[in-house]
Amino acid sequence: MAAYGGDASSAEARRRSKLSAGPHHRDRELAPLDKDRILSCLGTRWLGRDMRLFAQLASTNELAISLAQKGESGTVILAEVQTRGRGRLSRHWESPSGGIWMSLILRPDIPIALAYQINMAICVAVCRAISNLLGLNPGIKWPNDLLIGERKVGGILMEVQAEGERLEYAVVGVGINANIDPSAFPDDWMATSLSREGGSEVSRTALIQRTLLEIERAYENLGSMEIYDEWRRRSATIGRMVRISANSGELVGEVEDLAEDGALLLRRNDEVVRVLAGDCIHLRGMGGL
Ligand code: BT5
Repeated sequence: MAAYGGDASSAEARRRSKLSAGPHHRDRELAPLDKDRILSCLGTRWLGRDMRLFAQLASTNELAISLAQKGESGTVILAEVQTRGRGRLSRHWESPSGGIWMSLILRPDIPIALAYQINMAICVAVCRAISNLLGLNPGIKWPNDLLIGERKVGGILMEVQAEGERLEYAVVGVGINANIDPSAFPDDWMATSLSREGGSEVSRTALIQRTLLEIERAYENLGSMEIYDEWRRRSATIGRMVRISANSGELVGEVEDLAEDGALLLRRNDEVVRVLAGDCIHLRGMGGL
């Protein structure tokens, strides 16, 4: 919670009281996802051809990791609801019905040092799917948030396993607030949903199909300049004043650029610092901060 500013304990108390206030998901009565419908018009060659859909799971990433450990590849796990959806750094990801909560098992033959290319490609692919299908234009808040305007509409969680220097598998979790009511979430999450932004319910089936197709295409173009350029172009972080919490401590500065290897280039007075991983808070122009 601290990453979203404000006093962590009172923010947490507000979160709990708001989330327990239910019923808060206005699409409760919407049709649940149907695997056969998704598969019937899925344009991918290999991604998601093996698809598992659950009414409820603790976390799609958790299940995907256990399947990846058994050697699966290209499998897609979907859940209507997650009870222990997770974000980065063991944070909680609220996953009511109406959203898209899915995980993919990928096995690119790349060194672990290039794993950032997967995150980059998936962020770009999900943005492409949303803009091509819905005409909305999501931005990417470094490193893994999907925004519409200043508000978070989704997030990516990549969990990787290495064998020596090589990547053994990557499980990539994609969370998209499709048809959910973001006013149920604490204000300091700055959350939104596609239905809120677009003014009407979206077809989750069509969006899953399109997202998987864009991911398969981007994945086959992993490490390309085309992906990097679009990742930069879609960045909501370049040019912003930010506060970064990294292992090495806190840094405040203006984001000059994003490097090809995914690093954030932060200008502080006369020096430019490379930040490879960390949490990023946009400071100016965000909800009055
Ligand atoms: C992320 O983490 O943004 C990655 C989220 C990935 C979720 C997917 S869903 C399918 C798959 N299975 C899983 O178990 N997870 C993945 P992070 O950047 O750490 O953001 C987490 C923070 O976002 C939380 O601390 C809240 O402040 C906020 N948050 C939680 N749920 C949210 C939601 N539904 N919409 C917007 N913000 C949310």
